[in-house]
Amino acid sequence: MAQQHDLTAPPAADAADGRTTESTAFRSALDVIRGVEPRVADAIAAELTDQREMLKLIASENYASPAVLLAMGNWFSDKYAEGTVGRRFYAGCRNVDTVESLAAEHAKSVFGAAHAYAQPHSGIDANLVAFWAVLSQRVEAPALAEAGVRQVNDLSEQDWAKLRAAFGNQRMLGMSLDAGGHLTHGFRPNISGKMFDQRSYGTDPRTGLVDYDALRASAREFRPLIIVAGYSAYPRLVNFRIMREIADEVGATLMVDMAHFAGLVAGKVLTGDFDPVPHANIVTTTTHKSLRGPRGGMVLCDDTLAEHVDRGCPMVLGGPLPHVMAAKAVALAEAARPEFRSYAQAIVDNSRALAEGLLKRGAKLVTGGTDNHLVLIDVSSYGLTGRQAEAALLESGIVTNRNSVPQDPNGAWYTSGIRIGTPALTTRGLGTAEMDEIADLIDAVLSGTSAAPAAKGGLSKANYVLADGLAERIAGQAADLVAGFPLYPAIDLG
Ligand code: DSN
Repeated sequence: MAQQHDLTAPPAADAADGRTTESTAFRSALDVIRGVEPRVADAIAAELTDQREMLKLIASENYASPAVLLAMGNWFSDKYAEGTVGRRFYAGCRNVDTVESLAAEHAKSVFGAAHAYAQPHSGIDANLVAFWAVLSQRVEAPALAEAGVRQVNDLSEQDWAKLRAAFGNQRMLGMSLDAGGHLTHGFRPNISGKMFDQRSYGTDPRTGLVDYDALRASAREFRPLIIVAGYSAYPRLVNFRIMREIADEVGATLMVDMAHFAGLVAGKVLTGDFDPVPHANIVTTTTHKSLRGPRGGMVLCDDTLAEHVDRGCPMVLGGPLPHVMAAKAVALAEAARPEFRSYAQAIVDNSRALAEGLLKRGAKLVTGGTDNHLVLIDVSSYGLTGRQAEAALLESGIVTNRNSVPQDPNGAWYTSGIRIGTPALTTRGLGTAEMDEIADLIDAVLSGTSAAPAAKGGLSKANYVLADGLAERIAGQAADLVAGFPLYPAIDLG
């Protein structure tokens, strides 16, 4: 039976009808779905066409392998399994136990973690589990010990009121959204900004880099319970050894959200001070970004936090998704393979090549370049907002997303930045030469776009004008470029 673990591998026909195993699997699945609701089958097939034709530069997206995709589409979806492995609130969970254990064991081995929890459904869920695990360890457990009881249900009404007040009075220090942090790191509209007394740290306005001295000074003054490191739009590396030193100095728990760069950690591109796992008390991640697994989340932690993390369900999560945990186990088995390391290194090589290509064409990049999987273009130098640039690029067949830049004058909706990332195109097999071509396409679109006049005078922040014929020309070039790197070459739905 053919096994396709490398998406760039050429298809191998292996059945009497000349079809690959992957083609047969996906065609059969669509036939079954088509028998019930053909429009869903058509939408699934159409999505494959779109993904194949897109020049996908969204830094948080990727292409999971056929094995990962297939592990999700089955009867594991039908099973309730609240609790943890071997301690469920439902009977009949032995097979769920198997896949959850496999996901956790692979995660521990790939990341060198003491404990892994594979149940979070998403990154925000993983972060909620982490926050409540730390609150459970640092606030609830001492309160229970002081009251001489085992669990919150045993607290007197008076002690329970004290504990609830204590939960709502904890401080968290996280990277600000416009410096590249994530909304779950204390942004006010998110629950994290409401459940904690929150303060942000940013980047040095001169360099765009994390200012550890300012962060240390802020931590000394603020004395947070939790310091959150990690980012979704910061194009450089974070020194987690220094972050841990600061956390230890002020008595904080260090939490790292590595959702964006988990693939670079798994692929041993980020090591030493830049590997969060040996330095952080608790690490959260999604599994679908650079890690290239199914859409979901995960928590890694040291032994002292394990029992608190394992209460994630039912503390803040609903029943786990066993079909997704099965796919996490498959993806992590793939991440343990030697070829995953070359994929991870190629992500960074491609990102650097893309940055260099843009810089040599005159683009302005936040921090002047990149050390990871993403590049943040400050499109104000093209006279555009992020929203205009995103729309003009999309019209030209290039899929990106707008993003704030540090101290962004256009706020989080219009923004002044475009975030681009290389994991997906790297999976597809594009290399540094293609990155230079892509830089050329992006620069051509941004240079050929201008802000449209606003209805009430001045310039619009949303509307734009593309030079005649530019979008069609670039879209054609982008389509030609990706056509040379077939996506899922072993899958033929025709
Ligand atoms: N939405 C993800 C991203 O694009 O970075 C993070 O949640």
